[in-house]
Amino acid sequence: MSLMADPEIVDLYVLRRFVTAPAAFVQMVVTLYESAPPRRMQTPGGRLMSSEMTNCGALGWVSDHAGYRYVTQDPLTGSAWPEMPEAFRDLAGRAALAAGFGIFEPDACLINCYRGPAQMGAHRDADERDFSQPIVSVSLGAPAYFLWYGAQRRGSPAKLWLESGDVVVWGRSARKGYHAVQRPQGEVRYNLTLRKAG
Ligand SMILES: O=C(O)CCC(=O)C(=O)O
Ligand SMILES: [Mn+2]
Repeated sequence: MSLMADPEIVDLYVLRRFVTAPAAFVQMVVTLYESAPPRRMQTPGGRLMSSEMTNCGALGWVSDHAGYRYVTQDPLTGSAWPEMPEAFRDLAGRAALAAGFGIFEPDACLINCYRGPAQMGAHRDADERDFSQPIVSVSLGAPAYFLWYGAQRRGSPAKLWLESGDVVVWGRSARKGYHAVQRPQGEVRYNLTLRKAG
């Protein structure tokens, strides 16, 4: 179940079909959208991101002219982010354990939605306090290629084909690795990125 994505890539694991009922997870995302609607955020440089994002959990990741950061309230509604469903926390904890990262208790879940040409450029997850904690990334819906660059944002990345229910976990030497996501091969792809942010 726990597989090294590629013998060349250390500390990144792909758990194929780790989510046994991905449709139920999509339904939970759609329900969360009622209290925290998906929206396109602006980069600090003023560019509109192509994926739609929202959050659940104590902390939510946002981007705007002031930069990237975690906040306790949804700037769109002024309310706290919706509570993280137990099923999300439980899945993330089990995935981190299965990948050999020990006990993982996420306090933030970024929910990405990619429709049509939406994609995500190369970046690394670097706004969290404690880089000893892994990242757990859950793919739902349409498949897509996930690109792994590693320590440098250049050269030709490893291409991982991710399908609904696949979970990628990275940490330790890979924690600050650069990665990107190509447009979905289908109508809509969701991604849950679970992190210990605070
Ligand atoms: O959609 C994905 O598979 C990854 C999303 C991601 O890298 C992020 O939200 O930081
Ligand atoms: Mn990322």
